Amino acid sequence: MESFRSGFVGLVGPTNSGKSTLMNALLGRKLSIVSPRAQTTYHGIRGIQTKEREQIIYVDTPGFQRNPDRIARLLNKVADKNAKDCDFLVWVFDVSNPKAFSQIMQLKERISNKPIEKTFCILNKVDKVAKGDLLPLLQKIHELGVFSEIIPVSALKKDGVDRLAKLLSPMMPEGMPWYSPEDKTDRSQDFVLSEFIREKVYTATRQEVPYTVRVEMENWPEEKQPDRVPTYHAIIWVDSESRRGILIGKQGEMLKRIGTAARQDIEGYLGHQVCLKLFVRVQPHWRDDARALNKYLELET
Ligand SMILES: Nc1nc2c(ncn2[C@@H]2O[C@H](COP(=O)(O)OP(=O)(O)OP(=O)(O)O)[C@@H](O)[C@H]2O)c(=O)[nH]1
Ligand SMILES: [Mg+2]
Repeated sequence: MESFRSGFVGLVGPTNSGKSTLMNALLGRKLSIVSPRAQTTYHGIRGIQTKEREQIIYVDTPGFQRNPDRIARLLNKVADKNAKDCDFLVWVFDVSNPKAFSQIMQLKERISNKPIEKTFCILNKVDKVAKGDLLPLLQKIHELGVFSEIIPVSALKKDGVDRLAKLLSPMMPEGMPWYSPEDKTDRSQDFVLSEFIREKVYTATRQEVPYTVRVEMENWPEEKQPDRVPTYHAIIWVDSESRRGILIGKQGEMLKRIGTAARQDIEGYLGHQVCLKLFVRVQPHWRDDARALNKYLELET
């Protein structure tokens, strides 16, 4: 009998390099949230792809940050924790960032923790750079000898993503699938829905507002009525009244914009229409409470 392959592939790298975009491109659907800001992903999230003779579990992680503040230090921990048990690591760098090579050097020790044959280097966002600029960088990275493949891709335009998937397949260990074929993620539906809402807060608001937000789905006992569009309630927690005001906006227009955009993603994910109700509540200083933060980031205290 032909063998089955199954393994965990960790997507790791500096913040904003496109790890979550790449995970969604590999899966062919939106699961992990994406934004132009640093520090978008807060939690490890697994995207499961099952084929006839293979199951790959992609593990998205928070990005590493240089000179981390308190929260970034915790996010670095979350990334390490999620990468630790992966069979294979895909390091993702943004080639349009002039610091890409120094980021690789900075992370070299972490990269070398895995044997070279279990480590790829993805040079993402190639759509933003001239081909000629890529070659010297490729050469320099090659000379480091810490990656078994260096693969230029554009996760956004889905260039090179199929090639990456093809190169990953034979790298997976032989073994039974870890999840049943209908499983798409390890996360609950509530988690995914709350993240879609958080993404819209990130893209709709500015400065520090996104970083002070936590989203929770509310369990609202509601009689299931087969011909009714299901309603989901979510609470957006912020840490001050003024930020609550910003999120609601003039005559509620900001919250409405966030709600409409989130609803569209949720409908795409669930495959049916939904009604989404958002509430903004204040919980002062929740991010200064070490226990609350550790609990939110699923880190042991
Ligand atoms: N031009 C271009 N932009 C990209 C590409 N991949 C990702 N981006 C953009 O880069 C930004 C960051 O993408 P994310 O996928 O959120 O990055 P991340 O590495 O998951 O970031 P963190 O979760 O904060 O660590 C977003 O604005 C993406 O649209 C790409 O191939 N080309
Ligand atoms: Mg991310």
